Amino acid sequence: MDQAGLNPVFDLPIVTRNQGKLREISEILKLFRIRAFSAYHLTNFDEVNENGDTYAENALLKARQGYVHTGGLCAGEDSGLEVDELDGAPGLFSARFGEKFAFVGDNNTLLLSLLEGVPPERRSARFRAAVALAWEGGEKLFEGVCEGWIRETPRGEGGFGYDPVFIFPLFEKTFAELDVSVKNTYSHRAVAFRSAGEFILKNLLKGSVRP
Ligand code: ITT
Repeated sequence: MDQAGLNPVFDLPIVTRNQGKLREISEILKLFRIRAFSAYHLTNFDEVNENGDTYAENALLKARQGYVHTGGLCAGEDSGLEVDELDGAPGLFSARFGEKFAFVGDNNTLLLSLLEGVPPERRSARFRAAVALAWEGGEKLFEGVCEGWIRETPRGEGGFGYDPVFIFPLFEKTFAELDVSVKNTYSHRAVAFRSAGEFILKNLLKGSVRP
C-alpha cells in the first residue's frame, strides 16, 4: 500500500511498437494504477506476424507472444478503422492500407481519395479495438468500438493514424482536434482497455491467478 492506501502501481507490458497507441494506453490505465510500457523494451523479440482473420485473433497473437517472451502477464491490442462505403476497409489492413494498393503516400491521403465525391451521409465509419491479456494458464479478450464519420480533408495536429480524418460526432471535431483526454474517455481503445484494467484489478492482482 502507498501513503494514500492504494494498491502499488502494477507494470503491464504491451506488445506494441506504435508509440501513439502506447501513449493513449498509458493514460487510460493510469486510472487503475497500472503502468503500461512496450514489451519490446523488456526483451527483444521478432515483430508478431499479424495473420489472424479478426482483430481479436491478432490481439491474442500479440499477447501470447509477449507472454512467451516475458514469462508474465502481457497485453496485445489490434485495432483499425472500418469505413462503410468501402465495405469495411481499411479494417484489418489499417496500418498497411497504402501497401495493399501499392500507394505511395500516407494512408489518410489514400482513404480520402477513395472517398472523393461521397456525400456526408455515406461517410460513416468506426474504430474498433480488441485487447487480449495472456498470463500463465489464462487468456481474456476485451473489445471497444467508437462510431463516427470521415471528413473530406484532414484537420488537427493531435493523435496519430487516421485521427485527423475521423470525426467524433459528440463534439463534431476530429480526434486530432480534440484534447487527448476526450479521446481517452470515448475511444474504442479507452472502452477496451478500461475493461481490461478492471479485469486485472479484480481477477489477476488479488485472486488465485497471479500475473
Ligand atoms: P502494433 O501492431 O505494434 O501494436 P500497429 O500500428 O501495426 O502497431 P495495428 O496492427 O493494430 O497496430 O494497426 C492499427 C492501425 O489502425 C494503426 O496503425 C492506425 O493506422 C489505425 N488506428 C487504430 N487506432 C487508431 C486511432 O485511435 N487513431 C487513429 N488511427 C488508429
